[in-house]
Amino acid sequence: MEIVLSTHLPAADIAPKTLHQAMRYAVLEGGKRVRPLLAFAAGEITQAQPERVEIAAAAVELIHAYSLVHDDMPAMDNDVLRRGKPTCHVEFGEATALLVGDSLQTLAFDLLASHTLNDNAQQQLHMIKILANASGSRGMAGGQAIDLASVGVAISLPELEFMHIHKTGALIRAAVLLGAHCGQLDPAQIEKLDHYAKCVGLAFQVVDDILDASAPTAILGKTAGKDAADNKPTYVSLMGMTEAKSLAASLHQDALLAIQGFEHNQRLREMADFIIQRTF
Ligand code: GRG
Repeated sequence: MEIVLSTHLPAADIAPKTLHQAMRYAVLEGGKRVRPLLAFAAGEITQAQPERVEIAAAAVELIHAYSLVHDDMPAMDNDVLRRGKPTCHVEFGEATALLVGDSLQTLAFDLLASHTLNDNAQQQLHMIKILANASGSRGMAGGQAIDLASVGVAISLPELEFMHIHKTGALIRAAVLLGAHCGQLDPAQIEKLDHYAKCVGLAFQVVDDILDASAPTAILGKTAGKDAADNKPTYVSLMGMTEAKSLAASLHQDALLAIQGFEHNQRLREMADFIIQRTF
């Protein structure tokens, strides 16, 4: 995946050099690559060609990287560390960080439009729409808007869930769907994959809240305990640690149930396990 991302990012010695260096800085050398791994795992279900899935996976990861760059900026979360190194705006300045996010986002759609991902052109257009919807105001950006508006506000559990389904879940869902759409689709399969994706997407966030609440010091560049310190509602603050852990476990079970009838589902099962058991 690193080679794919590196190949499709603009070279650092091509003008505008600082912007291109900053784009590479924001994407390469770091990150768990959960979304690309999910795309590959879903592609195995539909027997997709790996060279096609890797483009879809890269596009999703570029959107993810852009979201982190903008999320870290002073107007949003104001973080100074990301993936164990200074955040993009700390390293390159705020104006460049804004442009990095903009450029990564457009590069993602350029990739989807420039490569054959499916022999059915209609299906490929639908993939572009999946990523657009997942990223925009009805997906991740919308979830982020709700998140920003909820700081210091008492929100209910359904409201918290609504926010995370959009902010984190939408892109995770897009990763699974895009990976699957690179292959031969069966609508019943897609429905089950979609359910799997919704469960792991939400579980990812519940586990993130559990890790954030459990770790007293900075881990791997993420400022642990920051959400609580920022007075942001989390699953742990709303439900308590024990309930949050059982919610994560039940989402894990639901995810596994959704894909249990599929052949070639081992990687999707492993990803669900990783998302629940991860410690970083
Ligand atoms: C700025 C439009 C816009 C959106 C930002 C996803 C997001 C929306 C912000 C991230 C805020 C955050 C830290 C949320 C917690 C869950 C999460 C998405 C963590 C980061 O994803 P990982 O753990 O990161 O997959 P790596 O570095 O491993 O890629």
